[in-house]
Amino acid sequence: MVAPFVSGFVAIIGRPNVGKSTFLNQVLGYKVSIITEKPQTTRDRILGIWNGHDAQVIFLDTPGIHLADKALNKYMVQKAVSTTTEADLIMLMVEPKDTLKSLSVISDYLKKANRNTILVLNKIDLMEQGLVTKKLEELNTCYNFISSFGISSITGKGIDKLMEHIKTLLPEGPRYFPEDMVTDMPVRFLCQEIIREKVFTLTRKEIPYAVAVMIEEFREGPPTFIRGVIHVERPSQKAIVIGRNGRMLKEIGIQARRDIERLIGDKVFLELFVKVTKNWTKDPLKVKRMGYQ
Ligand SMILES: Nc1nc2c(ncn2[C@@H]2O[C@H](COP(=O)(O)OP(=O)(O)OP(=O)(O)O)[C@@H](O)[C@H]2O)c(=O)[nH]1
Ligand SMILES: [Mg+2]
Repeated sequence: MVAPFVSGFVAIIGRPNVGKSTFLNQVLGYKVSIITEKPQTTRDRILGIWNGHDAQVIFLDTPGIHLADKALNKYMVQKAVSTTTEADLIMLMVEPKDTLKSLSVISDYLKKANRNTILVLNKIDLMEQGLVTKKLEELNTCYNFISSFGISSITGKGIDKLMEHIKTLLPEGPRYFPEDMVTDMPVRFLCQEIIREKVFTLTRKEIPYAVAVMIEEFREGPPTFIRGVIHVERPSQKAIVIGRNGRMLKEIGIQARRDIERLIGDKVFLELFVKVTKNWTKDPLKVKRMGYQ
């Protein structure tokens, strides 16, 4: 008998910086979600589609759950939490430094969502083999998980086994998306994210957290013309993002253009501006206007 085709939505949740987006890109073999070494990189729910001959698994990468004070952070946490109730299955991703205490808020959300949930310990490449089982046993008590896995999203270790397991937990169902589709995120959104990734990586301190990127013009080419605006909160931040003699903005542009060209497969003319939108991260209306809605 041929096994039935299965499909479903899998929410990836966890604290910031545990490797949720790295996992998504690794499993898809395609960069859908931006990754940086800084926490709170992902700000929205990012959909990525894994296509197999026997299954379609739709992953929902989410912002890391953290104590949120500003309007932007509240938006991010709310996105992650609401995703838990939209999924067939939840993957709680943790890292070696997670503890029962660091997961207490998230386990409360899991109880409310009340879905099948897998515990996934990421970054096992940083651990001794013996400690992996010990860590999983410790964290397993924070919720009634149906299973637990150790993986490395960088090396790919453990991911095939996890995928096989995920498939056994999904219901029989259709291909929700065409087989050749990896994401439903619009190209403009992906371009904004690439530019934001470069700002996150190239700047320091509070700058990454004060930045939003908006594509104001996108004209197909060749070459494709893209005009992007980098919003910051204060004039002093604008000066830093532009840099001495415009050097910082130029570097952001060079690195972003390279990735965007790879994404769209065309030569790109990228024009970047920096604008001050005073205290936008603290104002729910301004947060919404930046596209976080
Ligand atoms: N050593 C190691 N590092 C990893 C692994 N997975 C991710 N990282 C690193 O962890 C950092 C955070 O990765 P992200 O994928 O951005 O983490 P995230 O959970 O999506 O973070 P937020 O979007 O901020 O919530 C990056 O520097 C990654 O390179 C892993 O398996 N092993
Ligand atoms: Mg992320």
